[in-house]
Amino acid sequence: MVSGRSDGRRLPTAVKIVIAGGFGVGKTTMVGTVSETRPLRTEEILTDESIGVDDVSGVEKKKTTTVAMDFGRITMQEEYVLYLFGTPGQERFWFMWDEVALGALGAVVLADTRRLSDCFPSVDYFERRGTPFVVAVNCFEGAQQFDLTEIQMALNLGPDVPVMLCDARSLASCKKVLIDLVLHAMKTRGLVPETQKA
Ligand SMILES: Nc1nc2c(ncn2[C@@H]2O[C@H](COP(=O)(O)OP(=O)(O)O)[C@@H](O)[C@H]2O)c(=O)[nH]1
Ligand SMILES: [Mg+2]
Repeated sequence: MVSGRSDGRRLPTAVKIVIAGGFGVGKTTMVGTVSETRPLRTEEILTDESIGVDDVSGVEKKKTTTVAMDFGRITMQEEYVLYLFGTPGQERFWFMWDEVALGALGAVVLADTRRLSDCFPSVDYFERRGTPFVVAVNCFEGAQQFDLTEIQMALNLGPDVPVMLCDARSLASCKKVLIDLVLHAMKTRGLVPETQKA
């Protein structure tokens, strides 16, 4: 969907964004919070089958898991439509990531400071692919608060990777994350807005 690169490097009006991160970090919540359509969810009840497979430590209240992906849509500035694809977090679904990430403008890597290392695979993945991404730290109650530069260092991120706090349940917070991501991705990819056409 990022076809704007070939026609004068403009930001296309339909933009694909990936929402990634570890299990239970708030991906489904974020897509549901911002989506103006009823989000497509592929949640299944966590069953005994997943014991020892899905790590629910820290998110013991979690009762469901995403088995394919989340999908939602949000219109920005009445002009841009962001299509959000939430990846399933568990390792056994990684084979789907290439499909989900194909053509994406950028990605939000959600992080939980209680289980920060869970977002390493997502960070690695987007670094290797050269997909611009931001790290959004979802603020769960009771989670230790870290300085953003500490998180940047702990994740070994380059200085140009934006790191921010968010609340996946808040529309304003999620919108800010998405706007920051789009601006970061546009800068990285050298895109200009559609409205700045020559
Ligand atoms: N306290 C708090 N809980 C959250 C937040 N975001 C998500 N949750 C809860 O954390 C659990 C896991 O979220 P979910 O969106 O299913 O995670 P996913 O596995 O990444 O899709 C759910 O029970 C959510 O209600 C948040 O910002 N704060
Ligand atoms: Mg989910």
